[in-house]
Amino acid sequence: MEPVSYVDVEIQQGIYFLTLNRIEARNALDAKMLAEIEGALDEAEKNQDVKVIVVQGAGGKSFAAGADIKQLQARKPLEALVPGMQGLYKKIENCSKVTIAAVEGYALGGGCELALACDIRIATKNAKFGLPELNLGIIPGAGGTQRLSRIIGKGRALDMILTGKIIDGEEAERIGLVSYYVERDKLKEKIEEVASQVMRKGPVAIQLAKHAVHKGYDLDMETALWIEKLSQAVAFGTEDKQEGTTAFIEKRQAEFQNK
Ligand code: CO8
Repeated sequence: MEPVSYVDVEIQQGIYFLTLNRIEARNALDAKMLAEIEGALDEAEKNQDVKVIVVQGAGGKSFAAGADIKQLQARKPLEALVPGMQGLYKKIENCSKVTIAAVEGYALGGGCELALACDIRIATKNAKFGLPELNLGIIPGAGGTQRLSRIIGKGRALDMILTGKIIDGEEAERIGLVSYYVERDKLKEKIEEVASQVMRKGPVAIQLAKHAVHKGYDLDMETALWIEKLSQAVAFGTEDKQEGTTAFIEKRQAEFQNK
């Protein structure tokens, strides 16, 4: 019998909710779930009505408890060289839509790395972030060694990776691992608030800004500033720029057309 789907999707007013649903294994990311995440991402990418993708975990106790350790155990060295989870997370980072990780419960290992690949992170009080891979004799291999240090700084990242310590949502906000920390019953409200702020912006400008930050971050300042300049030149040629500036002058809300 074909196993049930591990990913639920739902579109609500421009927001694509991608929910990891393998509650019995704390939403651990096995090959099937990773393939389903990729399929959902491709679908969201193609859908013009989707402006924001929210990644979340079903059940409230776990966002994702990392790669499936039972599958990991059978992996051989060369299997770590395929794009795999790292490739999928790069695809999430490169996605044309804005991505938000809404973290309740455990975001460990590959689960934490999934949240790190999203543009914006929101955590609840019961969120628990950690990169415990060293306990298993492996390293964070889905972008964690690089993205965590870029987001919270090298010292704090090394501390989290080398000790495998787990921090809660409040601590995650204090050190800048997440942008927002909310009570569990306020999560949906916060997601909608952040998503609607994003969705009010010009879609072309959103993409240009997102990619200028992601791509520019790893470049020398001179080249990164040139990317910014070129992106701005593109923005200057859009109808959205005319609409945005005209709306300000006319004291009304802009109505962007993605042009
Ligand atoms: N993989 C597989 N199964 C898991 C995982 C996991 N990561 N996490 C939990 N489960 C399963 C358990 O085996 C258990 O199954 P069963 O009921 O059949 O025994 C069920 O989920 C419930 O788990 P617990 O009883 O442990 O639940 P608790 O609520 O007591 O604890 C925890 C929850 C704290 C999340 C605990 O399950 C745990 O520590 N899980 C492992 C966390 C971890 O180490 N994650 C890192 C995994 S490695 C990784 O992510 C590498 C990413 C990079 C890979 C790159 C490859 C190239």
